[in-house]
Amino acid sequence: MKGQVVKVISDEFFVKINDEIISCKERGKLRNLKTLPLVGDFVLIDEKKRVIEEILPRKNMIIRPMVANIDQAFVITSFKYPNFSTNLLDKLLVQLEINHIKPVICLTKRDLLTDLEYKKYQSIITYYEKIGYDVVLNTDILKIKKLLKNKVTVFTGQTGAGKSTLLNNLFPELNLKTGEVSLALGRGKHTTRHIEILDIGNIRVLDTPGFSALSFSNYEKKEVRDAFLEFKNYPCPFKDCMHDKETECAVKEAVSRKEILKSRYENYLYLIEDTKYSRRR
Ligand SMILES: Nc1nc2c(ncn2[C@@H]2O[C@H](COP(=O)(O)OP(=O)(O)OP(=O)(O)O)[C@@H](O)[C@H]2O)c(=O)[nH]1
Ligand SMILES: [Mg+2]
Ligand SMILES: [Zn+2]
Repeated sequence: MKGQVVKVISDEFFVKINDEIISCKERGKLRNLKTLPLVGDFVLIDEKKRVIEEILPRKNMIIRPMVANIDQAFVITSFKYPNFSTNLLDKLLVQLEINHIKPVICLTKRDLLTDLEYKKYQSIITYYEKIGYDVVLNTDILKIKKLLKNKVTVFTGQTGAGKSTLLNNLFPELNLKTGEVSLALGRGKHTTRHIEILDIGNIRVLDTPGFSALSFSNYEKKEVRDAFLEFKNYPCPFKDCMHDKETECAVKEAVSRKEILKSRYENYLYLIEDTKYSRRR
């Protein structure tokens, strides 16, 4: 029987078949496989033995959070508690771009900013919109519902950013547990403990446990470069320019003209220098 993994708790896999959820222990043949089933995976199961027999080919997967077969990701980013960081935002966007998953930037806790403080973020928000991203506030409920319609959407972001709170505001029937933010640490307390696919009519969302620090697997430097979408608007004299040490570089010129956001470029340099990213061919 074919089904989809909708939740994993330690070694128990919850597989949805039609409208029924069957709990499976992944054993059997899969034991010898390196890949474990992920939430979102389509699998073949032996209903009697309650064992997953096969993972069907994935459309895509990401590692933070570990999920498969998704259409888009809401990158939940708070202005405060935890504090806004373009570095983290760009890291998440890069990961999603590399895996061909459409990001939507969703900003939370606008109410904790004064109008003056919010104004300072306006140019950053406009910039991300200009380079092609949808940017929404977590209070834009109708807009968000429209974006979620007929899609499988993973909610990702730091612990305490407000993923579960937003899901509850969108769909009160979910009644998800939400947590305090530790004022001392300025971050959340890892309230959501497991990844789960939640179905609300034609909308499928995945609530996930937030992270406090973010590391990635290896990416090629060129993959990272190409994930900075706006760089493509600036053709450089060197066809394969890394926009780094090269003397003539249209991207660097655009940064100095303030056409490319300085933080984007700095985060880019940071990411390609990061050893985790610098796997060489
Ligand atoms: N002021 C304010 N507080 C918010 C907002 N959104 C969420 N919060 C608060 O932030 C805290 C953390 O929210 P959660 O929804 O639990 O955060 P989470 O992203 O699900 O966190 P994890 O499950 O740990 O990953 C809660 O106390 C929420 O009430 C917002 O827009 N404004
Ligand atoms: Mg949560
Ligand atoms: Zn260049």
